[in-house]
Amino acid sequence: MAQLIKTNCPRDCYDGCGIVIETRDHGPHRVLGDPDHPVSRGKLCSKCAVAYNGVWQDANARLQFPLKRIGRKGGNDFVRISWDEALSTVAGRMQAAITSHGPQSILHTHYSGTLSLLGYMFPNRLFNYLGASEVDPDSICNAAGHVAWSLLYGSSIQGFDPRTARDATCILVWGANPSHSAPHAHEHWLAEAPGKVIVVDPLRTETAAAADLHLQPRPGTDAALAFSLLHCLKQTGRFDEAYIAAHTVGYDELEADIDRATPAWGEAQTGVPADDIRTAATLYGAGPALLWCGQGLQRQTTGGNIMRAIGLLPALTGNIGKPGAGFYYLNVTPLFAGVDLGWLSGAALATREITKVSHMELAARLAAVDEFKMFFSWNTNPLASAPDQARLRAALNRPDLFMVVSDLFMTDSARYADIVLPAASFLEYDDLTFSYFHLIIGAQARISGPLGESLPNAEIFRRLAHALGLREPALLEADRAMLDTMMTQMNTGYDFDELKRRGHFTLGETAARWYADQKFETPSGRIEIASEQAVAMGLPRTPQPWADAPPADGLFRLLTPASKWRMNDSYSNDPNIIERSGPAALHLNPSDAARIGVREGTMVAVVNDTGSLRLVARLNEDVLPGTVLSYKGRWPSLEGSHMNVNFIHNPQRADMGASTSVHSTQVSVAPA
Ligand SMILES: Nc1nc2c(c(=O)[nH]1)N[C@H]1C(S)=C(S)[C@@H](COP(=O)(O)OP(=O)(O)OC[C@H]3O[C@@H](n4cnc5c(=O)[nH]c(N)nc54)[C@H](O)[C@@H]3O)O[C@H]1N2
Ligand SMILES: Nc1nc2c(c(=O)[nH]1)N[C@H]1C(S)=C(S)[C@@H](COP(=O)(O)OP(=O)(O)OC[C@H]3O[C@@H](n4cnc5c(=O)[nH]c(N)nc54)[C@H](O)[C@@H]3O)O[C@H]1N2
Ligand SMILES: [Mo]
Repeated sequence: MAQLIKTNCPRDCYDGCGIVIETRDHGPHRVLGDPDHPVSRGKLCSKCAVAYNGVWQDANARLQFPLKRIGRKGGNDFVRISWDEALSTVAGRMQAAITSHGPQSILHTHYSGTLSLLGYMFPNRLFNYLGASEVDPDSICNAAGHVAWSLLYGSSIQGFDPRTARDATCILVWGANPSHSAPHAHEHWLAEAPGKVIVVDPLRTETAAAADLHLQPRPGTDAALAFSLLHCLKQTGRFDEAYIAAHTVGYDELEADIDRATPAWGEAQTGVPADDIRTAATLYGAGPALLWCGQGLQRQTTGGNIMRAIGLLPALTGNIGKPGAGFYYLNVTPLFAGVDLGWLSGAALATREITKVSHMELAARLAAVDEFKMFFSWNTNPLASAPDQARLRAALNRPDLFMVVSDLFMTDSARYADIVLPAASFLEYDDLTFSYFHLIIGAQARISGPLGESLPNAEIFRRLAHALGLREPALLEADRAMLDTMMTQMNTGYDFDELKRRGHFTLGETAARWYADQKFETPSGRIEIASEQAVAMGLPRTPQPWADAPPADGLFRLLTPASKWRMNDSYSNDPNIIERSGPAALHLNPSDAARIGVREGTMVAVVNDTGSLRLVARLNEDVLPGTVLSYKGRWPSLEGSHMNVNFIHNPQRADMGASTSVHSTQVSVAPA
């Protein structure tokens, strides 16, 4: 008899859906949307529906046993070994590296394979305890924005509560594409919001097409656009003088910049028609208004400045701390629920200052023979997701670099590993999940045991600590004990088993009204328009009205954002997804295509100083002229070229957070 069990999706996604599993004694379980969950409302997004019912339960595709590489690095020759052999080998290599070169010669990288709390955080305890070096995860995603909004507001991880949309007359979605990256927020939350929706994106995304107003700036010109909007807001009396005086510092220092940023100037800088700038200011200025800044937005060489400039909109119009008003980048919901994330990841276990390495310098640092002796990659697939791929591959070929990978699948990164440790999927162990948009915490329920000999992340690292002879209790703590502690920290009044029955809970009965007290965790306690901290970091005191110049003749700006069919680089090995998403493509505006002699379906060479790639041309009116688009997330090993778009992704840093500037990449395009 099929049973129905509630669980929740732990992917790195704004939505954080509720799931119902129809269990099967034989063959794959059916994975469906939870009808009682406010986000999923009975339906999963297309990619998860396909992959969870496909490759994620496919015993032939999943890694079932620990493996030892017997062929060349990057090949596919591995033999099955026991967990004992795998862990004693890894532990022996770790000890040897520590003895000969110190714990900092072990470099680990991890990110967003699963965001479930134990799976995502617990393994860090061991690396912290050892004093191993860490690749800064956010440097591949959103670090510039975090630094920028920390300077401005004192926090980037507490935004508006989406429930307050019912009180907003306007929602400004800037550089996020919910139609791909938050499909349920696109379909329900935005569609049902009573206010006008404005989208700012160089692409006419589905969300942009459905909006009341779409502003289509050239990439990297958003700070200028923000200043021009501010100019209009000031001119039409929409600045909140009393709010500015009481809760901000440094306004005087950029007033002249705002006065200069007329709509005509804004149009010249950004390509957005002056009238549209005026209309957007009128809609936003009516207030109360919400501002959602996407993570794609700040992946620019000046991405930090862009976030700081856009962040001025709520600050100068007083759109903070009242219903229907606010700003949002990320909500670290478990923190608000009371979970001690420092305890969970063992921050205090660190015996030395942890060396942090940006993804932007990963390939170069790994290539140096004297710094790192071991590279441990878990919950991430850098050979698909990181920049400068040719160099990264070459670095991972270093004969003296011992590599360990833990994943569900034989990814490109796993192919370079000396030892591969098979991880269990979210259907196979208990944990807690969350949405980083909605204030919802979910229970991840074990539906059936781990496939083959795979193990949950936490169990892998407990066993590794044991193999290292470590007896520190924090490294050996059982999942259930940690789940119980987190339930107590969250003060729900019931235990984890009860949460599993309920499926999820939402923080508070009504929309949280954050910043109602207008207190900000900046040095001054106010919103810091002018920032001494910024100066100390070598940055301008105030946000600047900058705009990137259009690419030089013959060059295009390449955007590589979230695809509808892939979850970062996950799901790329699902046969159905491969079929539905078609071959790797370069989308370009028909006017550009005609100019360079490219037709629909022809192969094009996409080239820059970092590398070159062949892609199938797709003519697409939704792409701004001068800009080309190719979605992220393919596995190089599954492409005929053995490359994905990150082979032409320059590791140039953004202005803040040593973070990615992937959307600043420039390329030339020509028929191949
Ligand atoms: N060109 C370009 N590149 C980009 C981006 C871009 O916009 N453009 N975006 C960047 C961004 S925002 C991010 S966050 C990164 C993400 O990059 P990654 O972290 O590499 O991507 P994911 O697909 O989230 O996860 C990687 C792996 O985790 C594995 N995994 C899933 N669950 C588990 C588990 O429970 N245990 C273990 N051990 N493994 C598991 C999956 O099978 C998958 O292979 O990519 C970045 N790369
Ligand atoms: N389906 C799916 N969902 C995902 C992911 C996925 O890979 N697939 N990845 C997850 C992860 S790790 C993350 S970080 C989030 C990211 O999700 P989002 O925050 O939505 O970010 P992106 O999809 O990277 O980019 C969003 C938009 O930014 C636009 N953009 C690029 N450059 C500029 C610019 O200069 N100005 C402006 N205004 N816009 C610009 C792009 O055209 C794109 O439409 O999504 C998560 N959800
Ligand atoms: Mo991300």
